[in-house]
Amino acid sequence: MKVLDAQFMKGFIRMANDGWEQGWHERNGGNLSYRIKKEEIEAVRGELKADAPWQPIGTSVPKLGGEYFLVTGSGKYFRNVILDPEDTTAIIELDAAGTQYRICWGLAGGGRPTSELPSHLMNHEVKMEASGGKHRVIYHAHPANVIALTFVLPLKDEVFTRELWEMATECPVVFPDGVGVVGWMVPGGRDIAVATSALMKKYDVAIWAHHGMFVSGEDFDLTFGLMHTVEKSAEILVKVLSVRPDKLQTITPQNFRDLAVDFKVTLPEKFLYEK
Ligand code: 2HA
Ligand code: ZN
Repeated sequence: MKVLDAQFMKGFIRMANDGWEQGWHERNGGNLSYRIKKEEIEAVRGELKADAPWQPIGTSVPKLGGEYFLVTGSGKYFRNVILDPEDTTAIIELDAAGTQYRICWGLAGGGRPTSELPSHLMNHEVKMEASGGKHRVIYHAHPANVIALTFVLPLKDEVFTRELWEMATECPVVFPDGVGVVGWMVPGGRDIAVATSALMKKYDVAIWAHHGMFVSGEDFDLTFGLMHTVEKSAEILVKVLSVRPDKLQTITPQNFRDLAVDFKVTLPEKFLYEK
């Protein structure tokens, strides 16, 4: 089968384009990666190269040794993924030690995998373990409302989680574990990857102050939906704070506890503090 005919490729392209249409990917902003299933990689094996040079990842992800990923390219625009996926994305293979990668397909006009490859792969490693292998998608975007909130809310997991939960009743059901926040750091390297993947042990969402958001999920629908839900909630919060900073009424800690019972989710009490 041709890579471009594979269902995982079609899902990846659709998600990248949906993110572009949401306005989350100015210029080359954001990146997306998918851990390809064994049977999916076997189905496209005939089109894969196995002679490209090995390159350093910039960190080590030993539990991902031998895995294949579909990733967006560094400097490529989400806007162009739907037009030319073969130039804007790549399939990469990791070596057995999980310290090097090589390009097996894509980046037709040259280039490298996403500049955030260390964060993507360290998040994949953590989430693969934490989810018993279910999580396969890591997504980084620059949604404006979440970024705006990192200038006006304390950069604390408890505050962001609680404020976002309060803005839409579905939120504690969609991200019951909450969200983590990383203070401003230089992007692209190992340090921010270590900080982000530490949060991903507990959460499916990590917010990068004054930069954007990382989310993790099982498939394209769940992962895109998670980004969308968090950003929608942030948009409501920006509107509320703009109209009147002191809410007249809201969803209370007891309301959240009642919701948790009916929707069969566990909501950590650390987010249900009295204000
Ligand atoms: O330009 O979003 O964080 C890609 C990015 C880097
Ligand atoms: Zn970014």
